[in-house]
Amino acid sequence: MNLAKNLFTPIDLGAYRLPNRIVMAPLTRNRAAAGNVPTELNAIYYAQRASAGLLITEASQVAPQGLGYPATPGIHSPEQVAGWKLVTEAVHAKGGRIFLQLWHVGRISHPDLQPDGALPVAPSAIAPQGMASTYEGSKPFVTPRALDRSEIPGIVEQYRRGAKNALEAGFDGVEVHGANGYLLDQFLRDGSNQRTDDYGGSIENRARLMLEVTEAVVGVWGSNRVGIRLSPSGTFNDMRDSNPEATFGYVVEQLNRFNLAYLHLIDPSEADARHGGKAIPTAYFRSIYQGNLIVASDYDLAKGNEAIASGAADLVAYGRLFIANPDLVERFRLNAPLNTPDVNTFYGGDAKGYTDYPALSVQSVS
Ligand code: 8OZ
Repeated sequence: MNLAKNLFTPIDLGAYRLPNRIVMAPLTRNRAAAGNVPTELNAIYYAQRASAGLLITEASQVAPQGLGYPATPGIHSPEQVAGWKLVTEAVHAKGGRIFLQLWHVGRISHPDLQPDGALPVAPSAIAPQGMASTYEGSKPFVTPRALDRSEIPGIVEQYRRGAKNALEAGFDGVEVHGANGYLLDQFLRDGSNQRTDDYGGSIENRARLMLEVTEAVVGVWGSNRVGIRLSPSGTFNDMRDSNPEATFGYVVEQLNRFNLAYLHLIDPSEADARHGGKAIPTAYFRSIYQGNLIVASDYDLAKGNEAIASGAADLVAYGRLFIANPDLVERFRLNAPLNTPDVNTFYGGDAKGYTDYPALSVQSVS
């Protein structure tokens, strides 16, 4: 008897029994309508990919202040909730399960994208290196405004409201976006957080907002329908930390107390190493975290199966491969050839490069 697990071994993930361990990674595609409202086209895109064990939506801002790119969807207005209902209904009609990713970009924004042209907010007034994406193209990041201590409960409230809206929109759960240099990650790491109050300084203080947000979201959804994504080795959006093993080791250890559906980690990458990041092997966190682990970062079929079989991870998230292959699960099952993703249509545009990647035809599966 072969007891080895692979991507096709069903798994209990929090409240759900998933038929496979192939997760669609959260992917920013910048195709929401005016008002940052999801559309029927978005519903088609997600429904095409519903055979994934779990779909995680593109990052979706919990408040207007959390917006950092053109045409990303929000989860703060009634119109957005109505738009997301199109998505959840289409995915459920195909038998899929979909979690919404809750997002606030913090300093990775620009006055052009902010209510009343205000400065973006952040833990500290430290500008990231690089360029913001605005409706008029790229513009240098500005120095953000440090949030006043009195505003922080309001940030937690924005996430709570986003979580409630996601429930109303018919999602199966939510993922807290704690990765990639956005607000919660900005609070966590000392390269972007130099606060002197109880949200800065010690690791416990820097982790406080992320853990309070997680608690608030769990209060809405229950722990078995909530996940969180972290990028411990990530340098994207000009991120750094003086002791990432200690910082992320603490957070991951604290997350054990919530008994979440999963922890979702982005593995260290060569790009991060080039940017001076310290690569922390995902195995380090595997030994700290007691629940289900999703890993992500350029896996293919063989590497994904290997990660599951070796016990390095419980599920594997695929990004680019899911962009180009709506039927990725079926292609993996058949070991069939894969379509190549077109980077020119990743961010923004219409159906081209979004819903027009072909599924396998019956003939080509001979
Ligand atoms: C690529 C472009 C814009 C946003 C992330 C939400 O990195 C993103 C993102 C990725 O998590």
